[in-house]
Amino acid sequence: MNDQRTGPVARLMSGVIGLLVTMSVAAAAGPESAVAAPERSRPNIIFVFSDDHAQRAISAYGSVVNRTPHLDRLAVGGARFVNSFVTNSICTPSRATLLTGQYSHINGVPVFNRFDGARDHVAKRLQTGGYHTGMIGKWHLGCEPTGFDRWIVLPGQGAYRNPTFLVPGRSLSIRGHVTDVTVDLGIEFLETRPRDKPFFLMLHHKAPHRAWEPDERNRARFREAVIPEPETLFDDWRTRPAALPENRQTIARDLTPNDLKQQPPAGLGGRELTAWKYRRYMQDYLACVQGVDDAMGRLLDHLDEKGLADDTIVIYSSDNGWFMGELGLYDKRFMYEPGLRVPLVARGPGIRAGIAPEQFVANIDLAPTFLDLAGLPVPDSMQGRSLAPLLRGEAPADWRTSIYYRYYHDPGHHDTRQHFGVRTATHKLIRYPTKNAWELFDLTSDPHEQHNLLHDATEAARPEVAALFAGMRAELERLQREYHDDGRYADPATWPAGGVDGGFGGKPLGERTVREAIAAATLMDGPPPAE
Ligand SMILES: [Ca+2]
Repeated sequence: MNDQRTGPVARLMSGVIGLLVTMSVAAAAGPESAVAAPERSRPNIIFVFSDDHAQRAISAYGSVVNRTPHLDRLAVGGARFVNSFVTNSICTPSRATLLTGQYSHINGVPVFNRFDGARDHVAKRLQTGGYHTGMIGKWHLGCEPTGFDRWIVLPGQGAYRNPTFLVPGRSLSIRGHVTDVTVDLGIEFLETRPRDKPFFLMLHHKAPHRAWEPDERNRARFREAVIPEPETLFDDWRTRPAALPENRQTIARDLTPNDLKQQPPAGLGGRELTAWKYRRYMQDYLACVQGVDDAMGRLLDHLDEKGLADDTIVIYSSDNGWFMGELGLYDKRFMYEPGLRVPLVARGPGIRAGIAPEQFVANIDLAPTFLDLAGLPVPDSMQGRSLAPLLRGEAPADWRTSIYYRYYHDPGHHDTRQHFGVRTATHKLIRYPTKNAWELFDLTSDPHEQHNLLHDATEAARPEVAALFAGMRAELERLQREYHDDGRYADPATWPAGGVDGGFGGKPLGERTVREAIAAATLMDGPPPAE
């Protein structure tokens, strides 16, 4: 982890020297340039986040179910991370990891419990490091945002239509579909930002989260769509009895009338009914994804129109993986590939165009990356590593070759049993502690994870399988030591208190325009705006 320190520090030092040179030149030119010039060397950063967007639902990642021309613009003009993972595949823990660069057991958010806003995190460091910071959209951390000059966030999960937002000390609503409103707010943030600082904007969509309520134009676009089925839609889970049979995130059994929004045709049953449910759910899911892609198009067009594209890094990811029928599932949580993988694409100054880094990266790396790109040091407390060298097209020799994962929320939604595990380039080992069960997969010969090598006792006893199992267990234990995971939240009685849904008790301002909403998003000590 040594070059985590030397990279940013070396760049910071060269930045300081450059800044001194710039300042001495600028001082001769007059006081105005002396203020404005140094900041030009630091890029603006926009991080666009969505909720539950599968990597396989982006055409740049080879989607066979949709096209995403605007997300593809980031991939074509920048970097597409092929092996991008999350460390705990649900919403609130992922958001805490995004801010802190830490695993759940370190940042104190293993499940849907409140984040402690007094903790050190990346937005605070960017703010004190000279950035104008903004947080817009889905927050879902329970506490009031800290470290942001302006914030306007959805309460809890938020609503798709005419959403309510929370701003400092107040709440308000904005007419429209939440995806359109979110990008409108982002553009207004850019339009009204102070011009003497670089900016850092977190623009977080609610979509495409359940219950998948798309805007009308995209609903119409997918209304009759026939969506290819994944080859494991009717998987029988035969070699994986520990957690799959009792989980409640199946297409066949667990989609509700509220999810499907239509009655199935009379007389449909068995596989035909499951296939109908899959298609119905995917139509709305993909229509919500399309709204997010449209919003990215509007944002990128705005950056082009305003001459900001050359100075602005745009990064896109999602808070967790997502099952689009693989293994018969929807939702996330499981460490199987669809749950573990997330999109990660980035474009902007200093990022090599058209590259597809294959190194293993994870959401613990995002906070260190933002700091490094801003020329700020990465603290030792962050467990991830800056992706800046990979974005430049470099291949550090000591990059990690395995990923550690841990899911806690059990008992919890969907009866998905708690588990942890390790993934390497070729294999995956998953441990279900409450079931005293293991699953081991060869990802090269079995990419859909249908053949647990430890299920059949005869196969498990084969010397090569036993050796593989021992090696993967050793790697798992090594990662637990490296990341200081002592299993502290394995017992639900130890989960930290505090929920993440609902508001912060602000004064209601009623319906407001996007412009008024961004004005109200500014932290201030003065009187509230006129009622
Ligand atoms: Ca999510």
